Amino acid sequence: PSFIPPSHPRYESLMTREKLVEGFRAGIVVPEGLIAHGRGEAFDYILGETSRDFAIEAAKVAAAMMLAARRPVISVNGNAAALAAEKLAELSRVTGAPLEVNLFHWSRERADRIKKWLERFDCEVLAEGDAEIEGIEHCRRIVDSRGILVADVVLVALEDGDRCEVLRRVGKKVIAIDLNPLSRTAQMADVTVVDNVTRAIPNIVKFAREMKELSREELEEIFKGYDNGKILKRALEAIREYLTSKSLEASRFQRS
Ligand code: PTJ
Repeated sequence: PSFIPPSHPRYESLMTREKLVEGFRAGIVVPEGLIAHGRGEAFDYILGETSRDFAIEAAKVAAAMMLAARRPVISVNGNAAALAAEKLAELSRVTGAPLEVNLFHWSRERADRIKKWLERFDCEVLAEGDAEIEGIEHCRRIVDSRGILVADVVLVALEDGDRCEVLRRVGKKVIAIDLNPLSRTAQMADVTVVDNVTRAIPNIVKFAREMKELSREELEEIFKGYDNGKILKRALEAIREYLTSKSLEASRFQRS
């Protein structure tokens, strides 16, 4: 692995890349996952690389929904496993939602490798791939009959669009973590946490711990009036404001 000095101004971001590269070398992340991360990084950059207020609000709603669910499941792909395995396992323990390996680029070997990778952190991982979701043609249709197939709430990170739509069509609530507020997943989900999975999962864990003792009624109160469209609008406005302030800085720099 490359040596990255902690004093480097982009230390966090570079270390995150290293985790993906490590996951790639271990056969967890596919090459396409490295490309997908680059897109995520670009959005993270123009969101200020921090959990914004709209992401924190959505994370709280996500935690409440998972705690109130009868059969919540956390869907994990290669990138999410490489970036946040330990925190995903913690979220699983706090909410009682099993992790399920669900892949766009599926193979039996890869699904088993990711299962083992996650199990190092003391959690239940489903990866049977013994059922299918109708209406999806690509490999994300392959699910576990004890997990996504029968779940009422599914948390998905770094998705690729149409599965989210199908999951909603078959009556499931979808919580998405996606740095791109314009993506189809972000737009189709019931709750979108526009944040890096490396920050979003710890935020959801924190809220889940805080709300663990609340009754179902109290939890429902938290997500009752939630409007995902407003959250996405705020994310887009945040990007616009960030770019406006940066363009003003640039024009000042030009004059001096
Ligand atoms: O492991 P597999 O086989 O399931 O494949 C996973 C990838 C990521 C290759 C697959 O799901 C894919 O192609 O995804 P997309 O269509 O590129 O979508 C990924 C979305 O996640 C994009 O909207 C990115 O902006 C976003 N994203 C990338 N990195 C992060 C992210 N969102 C949150 N945190 C990130 N670190």
